[in-house]
Amino acid sequence: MKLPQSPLSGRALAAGAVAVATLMTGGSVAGSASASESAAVADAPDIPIANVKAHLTQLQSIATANGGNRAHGRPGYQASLDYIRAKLDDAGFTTGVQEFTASGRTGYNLVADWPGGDADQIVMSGAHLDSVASGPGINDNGSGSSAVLETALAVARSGYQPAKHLRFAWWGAEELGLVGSRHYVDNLGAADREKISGYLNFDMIGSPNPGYFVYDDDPTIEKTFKDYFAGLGITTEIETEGDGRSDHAPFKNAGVPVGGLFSGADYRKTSAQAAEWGGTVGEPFDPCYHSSCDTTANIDDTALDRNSDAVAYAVWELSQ
Ligand code: DTR
Ligand code: CA
Ligand code: ZN
Ligand code: ZN
Repeated sequence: MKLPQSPLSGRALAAGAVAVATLMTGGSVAGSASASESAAVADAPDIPIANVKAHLTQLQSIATANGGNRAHGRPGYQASLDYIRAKLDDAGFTTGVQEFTASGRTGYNLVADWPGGDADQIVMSGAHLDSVASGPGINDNGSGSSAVLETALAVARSGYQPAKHLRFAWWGAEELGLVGSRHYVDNLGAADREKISGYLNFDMIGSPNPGYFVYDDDPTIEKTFKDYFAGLGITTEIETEGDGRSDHAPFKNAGVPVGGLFSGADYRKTSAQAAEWGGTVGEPFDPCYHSSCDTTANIDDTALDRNSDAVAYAVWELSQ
């Protein structure tokens, strides 16, 4: 089990990473979307669902090999972080690990910067990497973690060099109360917080009985996501129960514009929602929420694919 390199403080992590500038090799993005879906996102690449699911398979294997979970303070979390960090290092990202303590155990945030772009305008995307102790957390939140990872890898493959700086993060101990993301924001300092032009959060985006919810916080970010889904002919709903319930909350409380996507947890799908989105009326969006059955079988591929493509669409659109 590889322990993370010496942890950096929030300031050092933020300052040091963006100071690095390297030339990235180009490359083509594997896989392709349907003609209609790729036409809906002129600049952003299609995110291959096969790649996203391959990350989920890895996270499932990690949980299976580590007591059935990837929870804060447990070996499965560390192994999950090591897996993601290795992919990012290989792709040319500047990565760092930030340590914190929660419930008497050491936790870790993983932060990855894509070299280049305006260091005073940072578009940040994140997902919590920890599961609950009772299961592998593949939808909650392997889905968000894998979509953010594959979007970052698509940036590297395409050699994308946007005007704004791109940063990606995987949070620890969200399930204990947004501990990792709050630690990150609290340690940024006001000047570095102001450099974040937007934070995009992805927590549960592959629910098996999916809804298509968009956070109703920053209007520009919300519109970006709604426009993407409108291009697919999908009507979204605003995410109302999410305030304070995921890692966008510390950023929002610090005045950072936030947004994100959510495919639903333990609430039940209404008949109107099923008429719009399909699926099963009266059943939870995710019947395995916080349960041991939140495995790779607990994913709707279409929702995960659409949401992963929406992540890429927003990152490209908001970083021009
Ligand atoms: N708190 C998240 C799941 C969750 C529940 N409601 C929302 C709304 C928006 C984002 C996430 C959630 C968790 O259990 O990790
Ligand atoms: Ca796709
Ligand atoms: Zn959860
Ligand atoms: Zn979650």
